Amino acid sequence: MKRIDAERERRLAWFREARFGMFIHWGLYAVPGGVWKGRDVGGVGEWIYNSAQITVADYEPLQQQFNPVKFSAKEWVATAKDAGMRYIVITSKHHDGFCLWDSKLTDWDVMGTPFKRDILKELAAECQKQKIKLCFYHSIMDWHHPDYLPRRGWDKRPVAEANFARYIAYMKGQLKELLTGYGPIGIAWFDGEWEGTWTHAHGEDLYQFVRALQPNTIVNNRVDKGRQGMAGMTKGDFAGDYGTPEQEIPANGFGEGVDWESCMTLNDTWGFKSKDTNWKSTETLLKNLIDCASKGGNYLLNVGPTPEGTFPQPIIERLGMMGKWLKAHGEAIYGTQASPFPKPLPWGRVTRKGNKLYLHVFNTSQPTLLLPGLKTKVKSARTLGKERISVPASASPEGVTLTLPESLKNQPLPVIVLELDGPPTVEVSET
Ligand code: H79
Repeated sequence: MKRIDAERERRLAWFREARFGMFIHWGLYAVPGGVWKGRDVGGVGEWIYNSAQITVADYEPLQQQFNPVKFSAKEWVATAKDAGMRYIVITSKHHDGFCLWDSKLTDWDVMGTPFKRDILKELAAECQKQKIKLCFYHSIMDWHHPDYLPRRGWDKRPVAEANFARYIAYMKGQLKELLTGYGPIGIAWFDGEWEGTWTHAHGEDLYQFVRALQPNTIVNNRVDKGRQGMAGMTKGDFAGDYGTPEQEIPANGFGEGVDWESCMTLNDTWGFKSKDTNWKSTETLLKNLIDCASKGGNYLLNVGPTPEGTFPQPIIERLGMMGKWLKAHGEAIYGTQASPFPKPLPWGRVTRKGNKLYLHVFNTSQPTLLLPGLKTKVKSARTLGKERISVPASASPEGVTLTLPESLKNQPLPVIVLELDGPPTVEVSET
């Protein structure tokens, strides 16, 4: 059982309200963009050092090629805002150890590139101006730092002088820079915690370290060792404020008080890959967002900017369309709670706000929608939007049945709002 702790409830309030965030994977790996020495390397772009078994010496020259002259913090933040996203999580440091900010503790940072601008500082200023939460993804695993262990098999730098305790001191020093010099940080989003050198004691300690620097910063569960595979939820007594499913959405929710966020890609990579054009459709992306919200979770959708510093055009288009849908239907997403129905319904998804249910109709070709086991009286049912078309509802022993208005049949992802007589009561028959 999760402890209900007032401080935690306060800390997570904005996160529960937000429901939709932008993940940004950006670093030196954007330069090769999935291609190394003319070869299309498999796997995700930000893992190229690992997938192509590159040595540190061969990887380092990328730093001199990183010059994203088209980068505009103002445009990036505006794109996230217009998409209806409420927070941005950017890679302060990914597994390759390269730092997107001006770190006093290493030269393996953006100040050592021809670009020489503190990207995180510019983003922090814009996020404050445009009122969106800034969060940092920070990899615990570090393929570049001389004190990090274990080493990759092909990395022939002598191990004898490596000192993992010194690496931890370095990482904490960097987190101190990030959590004291960039304004309020929404989330410390750790990753790469699975290697054998990282222990539960390290996790607890790092969690408390962040808490002490910024008491309001939420810390994901990858700070510690409790994550269960890619399903991402913690089992047992481990540090972390919420669970992190990766590239999947849980089949059902986890009940009240268990917070989670599914991070997913727009194509098949996190970091930019020039040849990956397998973009998900706007409809799929919106269904994923709705699916997460209906189960009480957030959707963290990833963007991999180009080495020039722009978002690929297919991303801009899709985010724009998502924003358009959210402008009309945001009431049914932001600040909602999970569906009162224990499982997703065959025709779509349900979100809830107090005595209101929002029915997100995925399949508009069927004549009626059943809300199985709903016992609470329906006061009114109408479409969400300007027209507020009334939707006929009738109660029966099976639950409540709604007749889908003709006018919804060709609409993409319409929403029906039900006003109930009280909090929803659903009686589940397990037959
Ligand atoms: O940053 C993106 C990826 O580069 C990073 N996470 C996202 C957000 C990522 N790193 N590794 N992976 C994704 C896949 C790693 C999977 C495994 Fe494991 C690591 C398999 C075994 C160790 C995770 C931990 C799943 C089981 C244990």
